[in-house]
Amino acid sequence: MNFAIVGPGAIGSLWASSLSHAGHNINLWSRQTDNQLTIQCDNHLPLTLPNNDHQALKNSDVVLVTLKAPFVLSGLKSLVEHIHSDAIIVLMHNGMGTAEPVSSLFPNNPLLLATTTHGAYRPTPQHVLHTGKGNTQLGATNSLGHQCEFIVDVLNNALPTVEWHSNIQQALWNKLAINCAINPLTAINNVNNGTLSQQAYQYDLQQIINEVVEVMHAEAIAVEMQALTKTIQHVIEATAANYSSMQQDIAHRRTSEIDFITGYLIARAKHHQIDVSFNQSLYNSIKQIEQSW
Ligand code: KPL
Repeated sequence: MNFAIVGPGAIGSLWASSLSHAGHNINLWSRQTDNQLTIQCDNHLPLTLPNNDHQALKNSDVVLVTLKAPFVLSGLKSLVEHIHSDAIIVLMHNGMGTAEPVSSLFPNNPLLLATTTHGAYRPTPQHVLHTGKGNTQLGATNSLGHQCEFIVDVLNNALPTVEWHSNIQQALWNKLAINCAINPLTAINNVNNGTLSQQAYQYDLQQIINEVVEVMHAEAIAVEMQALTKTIQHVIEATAANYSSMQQDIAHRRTSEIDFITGYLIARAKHHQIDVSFNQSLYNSIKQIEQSW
């Protein structure tokens, strides 16, 4: 199949490499102006792939968007006329809130949402390291998307494991809850994920989780407080040495995903008239840091 990877950062490059090694044609769409880019994943042979090629994009059967949430809408707006209306669009990023505007932008395309736990790190623009094997959950967000379950086999063959979710909102909310708990706290305190297992952070974590659970229930998402607390503790331990994406963004003075993580939670809480003042204060702190630059 013909795949376009829009935003070939660490995760996008991992998918580009995996799909190419599985025999698919890959074209990239990135901020870089070169018409070809090289990607080498782990010790595989380096791949040279077309970049910003309008014709290749137009011929793409699948457009895998691995841009960070704040850049998805602006990135795709500039590509509207170059993406075929039959192309399956897959959004894969941390956070929520891009599906509706993207759906309005591409009303005739099948639209899928994905969340992944693969670890990838790009030490240089050409190199990507697959630092942690994970899984990817995929599901539809419009009726055309519901006809695209077959894509799971294609993706699973390239970078297992990939599972189809008939209710992808559940999987996205589970990931959002983890990100609401870990990302702002690690960014504000400038610590790695493992530091959050210290006693000093337990009160804050519980406040975040209490509010998240209330909003998830209002959204009709199945969640149990104790199970979620356990999952978050497990992720903190399993990724103890890692710095969260938000900690890294804030440390490098890059736009963070706060509007699509805690910001999305706050927007849904407002809709249901739920008080999420603890998460609101974390949101304000991150915004304050960003505005101080
Ligand atoms: O997804 C993550 C992130 O950093 O954005 C977690 C799960 C918190 C791992 O670091």
